[in-house]
Amino acid sequence: MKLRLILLMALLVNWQAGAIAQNKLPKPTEEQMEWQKFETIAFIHFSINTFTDMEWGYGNESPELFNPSDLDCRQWVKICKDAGMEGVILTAKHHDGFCLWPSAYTEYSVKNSPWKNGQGDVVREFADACQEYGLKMGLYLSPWDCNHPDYGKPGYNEYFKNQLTELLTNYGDIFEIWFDGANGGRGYYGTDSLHNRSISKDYYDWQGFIGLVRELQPNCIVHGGGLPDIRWVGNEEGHAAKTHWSTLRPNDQFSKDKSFPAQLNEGHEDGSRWLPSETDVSVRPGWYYHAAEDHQVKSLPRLMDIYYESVGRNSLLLLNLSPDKRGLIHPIDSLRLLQWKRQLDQDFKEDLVNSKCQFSSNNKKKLKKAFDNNYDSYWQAAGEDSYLEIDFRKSLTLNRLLLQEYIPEGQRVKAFRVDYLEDGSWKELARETTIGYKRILRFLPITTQKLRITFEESLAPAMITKVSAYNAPILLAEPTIRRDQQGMVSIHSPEKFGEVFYTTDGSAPSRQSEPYTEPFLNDGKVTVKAIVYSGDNHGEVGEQMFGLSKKQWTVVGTDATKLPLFDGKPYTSWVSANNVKEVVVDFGEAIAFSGLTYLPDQARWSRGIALNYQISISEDGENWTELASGDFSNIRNNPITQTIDLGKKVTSRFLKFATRAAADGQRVLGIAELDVISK
Ligand code: FUL
Repeated sequence: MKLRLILLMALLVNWQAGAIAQNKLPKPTEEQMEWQKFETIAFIHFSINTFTDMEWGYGNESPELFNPSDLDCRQWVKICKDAGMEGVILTAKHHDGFCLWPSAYTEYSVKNSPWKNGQGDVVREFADACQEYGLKMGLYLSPWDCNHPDYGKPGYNEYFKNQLTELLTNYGDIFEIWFDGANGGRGYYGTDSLHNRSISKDYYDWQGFIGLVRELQPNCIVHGGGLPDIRWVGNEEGHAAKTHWSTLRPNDQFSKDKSFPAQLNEGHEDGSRWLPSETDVSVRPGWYYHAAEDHQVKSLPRLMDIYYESVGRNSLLLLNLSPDKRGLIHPIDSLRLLQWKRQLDQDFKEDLVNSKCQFSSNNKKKLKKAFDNNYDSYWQAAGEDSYLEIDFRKSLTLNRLLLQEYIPEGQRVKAFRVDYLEDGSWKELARETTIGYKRILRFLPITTQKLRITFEESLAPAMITKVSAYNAPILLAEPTIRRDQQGMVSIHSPEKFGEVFYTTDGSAPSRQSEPYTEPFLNDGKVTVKAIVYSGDNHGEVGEQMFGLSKKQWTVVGTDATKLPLFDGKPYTSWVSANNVKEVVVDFGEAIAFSGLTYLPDQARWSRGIALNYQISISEDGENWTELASGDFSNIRNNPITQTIDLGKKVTSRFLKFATRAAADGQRVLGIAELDVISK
């Protein structure tokens, strides 16, 4: 009797602790929940930068430059719709301050452009297109404004609120408003000189801005500005961490901690606020259209990775498109996006977890609800190591597993395991951490009749609303081609089962081309193209142009001959000594060139990304002539290859590349790759 009483009490205490834990779990609001279910939405970056070929304008670019010849917002929105997006967010005003709508509060807008004789309104046309295609409409409004004379002074907050009011009242329902956190500093600010304007931490009237949004568009999700509704994923590369909590600890939100982006990338298991992440990434290297990047539109495999590493990791994907100077999305981008949608449809074509399967569990209560394709009905785990087992009733092959938690009751699962039956015994397939709204696992194909998912650890009993499995077609990615300082060319294919063929004469590679087996020497100017085949299927062509031989190149002051800045590897970097912030290259002989390319360290948490540059040349390494200097825009968030055009051909033996400032105040210059343009 006594024992029973103790047991009962223990159960009660346990039950109560569970109930308390559940009550304490942060939960999404209805708006956050609706937003999360969009899964993929689009970004459109289009503005004066499109016409100046810049990423960040300085606020003095003439409105006369804004003159798209064929602007058609319907084309943008239709492409987004066809690609399965639920909403689209347009940059109504970027950091340069130029407004895509005829704001009554500034002259710096479409109303002073030649487009439609100043009578046009891009935001209106965009709103109409969203309405026509049934997509949600979102707007981006940059708080940083390099054009406005009051920026950095007291009057600006009022100006910003006036603009916000215009956008929130004149264009219908807005599902998301995007306040960018970037405050780069340099601009004209209504003056004749390019100068820095910094703001204090509490400069913006966030409370006022967000109050306006709540008042004028109560269902609108706010990005940025003190993280009211959602959070940035911590990078612009398109990936959330595998362990990914939709919760965050408020005290850390404005932390200056260097690991802050990494924390945003994972979230906090013990976070007390529901702040789901949004993964913003561009289909191109930059956010705006640059003709020079037409060949760098992300490949289909890369876009697939982005989907799996955002939506498939409990984040929402915000994928950017960049209309060109005509005001249209370039065919390369639209085709790629539609290819991506087709591939996604293929990957998730047939759910192998269906009515033909038999389900079992240690908790049979409401078991079917994990498999009924209704998000609002769920199965609940009972105790630790609760499991769901699927018997396909015949042996079949699969390479994807999709799981969903019922998050209106909070994110719960901390650790889970997946096993499958092979030759009569259970084998471990995966050991993972969080699930959240959606988690998709990719693995090499397995053939099995039974699958078991065990929920090993949870903050409160796991609530599972969906389990699906698929056999996605193998996607043949294009190979990556690299050349080291000695001129050895290597070709890497991510596809384990494929055969690689290549050419070096500029022709398209095929099965008849040279098969690639090992690195080969080609030290001259050459274009290498490669393709991977699996049976009759093949992937896209990978292509790389190589310039002058770098065999003789050295960095003055070092005697190394294999230097990371010439090794062709974007993830290995050369870093200057502390406080030096420059590199002097000796080409070994005088060479002719008309520009150079600088690739900053591509590692996620990199060192010494140069924010600006000074380029000098010398015949003897002692007497220097400065050729060029300037800023690299948006390099901190988007550290892609930077091209410096010298505007003329020069000949020299020594080159000095220096920076005055590196990202995060580091006192070094870091270089993943440095090359000259020798055409
Ligand atoms: C960044 C901005 O600085 C970029 O230009 C772009 O708008 C991106 C979405 O956010 O922080």
